Amino acid sequence: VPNNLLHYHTHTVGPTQCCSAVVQTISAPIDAVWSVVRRFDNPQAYKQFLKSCHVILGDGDVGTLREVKVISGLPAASSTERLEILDDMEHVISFSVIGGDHRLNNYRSVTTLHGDDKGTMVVESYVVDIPQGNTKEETCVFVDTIVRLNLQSLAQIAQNMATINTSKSLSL
Ligand code: A8S
Repeated sequence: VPNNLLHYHTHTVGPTQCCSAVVQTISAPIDAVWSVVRRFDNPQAYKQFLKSCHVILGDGDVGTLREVKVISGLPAASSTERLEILDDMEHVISFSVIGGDHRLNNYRSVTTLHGDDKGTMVVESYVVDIPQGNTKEETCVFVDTIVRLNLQSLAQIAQNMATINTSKSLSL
């Protein structure tokens, strides 16, 4: 188990909150994956439920605020989010939800990348308030599904980047 994993993915969880984590392996170098994940101003590059993102304060450092708009068909319209951690050395990014028109109050996630000779392992954990009228299980299923789809999309994009780079280095 990578040594920074437990540190970043240990959350304080209240009695009316739920917490979970999703793991995704990607056949691409950690630098390629990180170049996509670190862009707090461009989450829609791989989060397919988002249709737009506007930075409303800051320049990409911790404390930067963004407003994302969600595609139709979800029980949400927008979310205001704050960048909490951006560590280019350790490959850690974290944001919290501070407002918006949706049901995931006090959402906070941490995403860490772990590179090895085969590629990259991504771990994304979160904690969130259980919405009024829902169970802990329903909340986890809903959020796990969004996070899993986001990380599968990230894997596709980073693997395509790695393939293009390999082709270039072979002059194909
Ligand atoms: C992320 C993770 C999540 C985003 C959720 C869980 C969200 O953007 C969507 C639907 C909602 O109901 C809540 O990393 C919210 O973005 C797609 C608007 C926050």
